[in-house]
Amino acid sequence: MENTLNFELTDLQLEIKEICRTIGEEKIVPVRGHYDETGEFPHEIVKAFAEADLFRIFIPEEYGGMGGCTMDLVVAVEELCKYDAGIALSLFGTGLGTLPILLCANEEQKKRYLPRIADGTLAAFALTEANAGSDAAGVRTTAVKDGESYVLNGTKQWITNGGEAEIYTVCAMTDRAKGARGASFFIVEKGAPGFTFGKKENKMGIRASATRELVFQDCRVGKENLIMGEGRGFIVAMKTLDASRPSVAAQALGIAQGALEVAVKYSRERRQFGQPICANQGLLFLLSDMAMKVEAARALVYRCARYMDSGAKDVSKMSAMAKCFASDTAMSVTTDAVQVLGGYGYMKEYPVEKMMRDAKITQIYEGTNQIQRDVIGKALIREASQGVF
Ligand code: COS
Repeated sequence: MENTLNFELTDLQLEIKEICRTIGEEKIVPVRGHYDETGEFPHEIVKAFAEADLFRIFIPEEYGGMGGCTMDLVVAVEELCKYDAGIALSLFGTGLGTLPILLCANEEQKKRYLPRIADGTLAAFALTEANAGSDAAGVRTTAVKDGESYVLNGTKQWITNGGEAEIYTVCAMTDRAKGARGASFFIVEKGAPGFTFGKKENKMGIRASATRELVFQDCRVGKENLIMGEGRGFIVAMKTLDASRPSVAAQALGIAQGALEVAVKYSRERRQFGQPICANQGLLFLLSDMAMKVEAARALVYRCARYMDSGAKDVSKMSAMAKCFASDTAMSVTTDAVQVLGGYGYMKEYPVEKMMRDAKITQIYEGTNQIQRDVIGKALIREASQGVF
């Protein structure tokens, strides 16, 4: 199904979209049910992403990438998530894990890690812990300086690409007494002594994505792997989340678009009372509402991505708005898509029940939508106090 507007995508973005469509239709659709059922990690599709140069999208050219443009990544993520939001997460979960390096690392760290990621090495972002979710400053993992290295102890929870990634950006407390100002970020590689993997989660949706515990037991990391300096970890985390939320927004947008397409197609084919069900105004109006929400979400997500690409610094509010609106849209549109398909929608032979399960996480991770509204609200009040409006 074509959009009525192409939203002024560049030639490169149209090309990225086409590559992702081909991978989606040819490689993802035939196996997505299997990965959803088994929760296995889709290694061969990740290989296809790498062969199609998709890991280069979020890396600047000087480090072997294609430019590092947010809008390019948004286009790729949206298109892939039309087919499977869990499989696609291996790609932009790597984007999330890479952001602390991209945004805050020194030149030597960038040269050491970014070219590997551009070639398709998976990365992961490790902030969350059992008691540090929305309260990101509640991290208990510690990093104690010992000579030329830091010794990490603690457990990270629900880490996307956990166990599959080679490169991890990890938040640990170098001074717990200082709260948010005592957090620091480290780059830790798989295989580092004292770094192992714990429980693999059994999830409601995005089941093809690996979500796993990271366990650090006297894990020694060279001081050259500290990002930005001691005590700067909370800033690294916040900058990272500001920059990555448009990807979650794009994921939600892709899920919603995918569900809308299935619902519209089905409504033309399914006949009841001697006519296609789309001939019933009640159902047509439902489809119209779904389509309006998807287009409105797309407009906001693209606007946000372009705003970020303009070099704007005050991206928190826009990024939170895009993530929040697109994920609420995905939940609502996928639920309505199941309704359009009725009993068939509830069955696993159609993909909409899976899309509904996949949509739910977009309202929760990378900051719940309550946190997003908190960020948006506080920014609004700050702007008003500064006389912005
Ligand atoms: N960019 C840069 N710096 C930021 C920032 C941002 N977007 N937001 C806050 N900061 C800075 C503040 O300026 C402050 O710095 P100083 O200590 O130097 O003054 C510091 O960070 C603490 O800020 P604040 O007091 O606002 O932090 P809060 O504890 O109130 O937390 C929220 C703010 C709730 C927004 C934050 O904890 C958050 O985003 N939580 C959700 C985390 C999340 O998304 N978890 C999901 C798992 S990660 S996939």
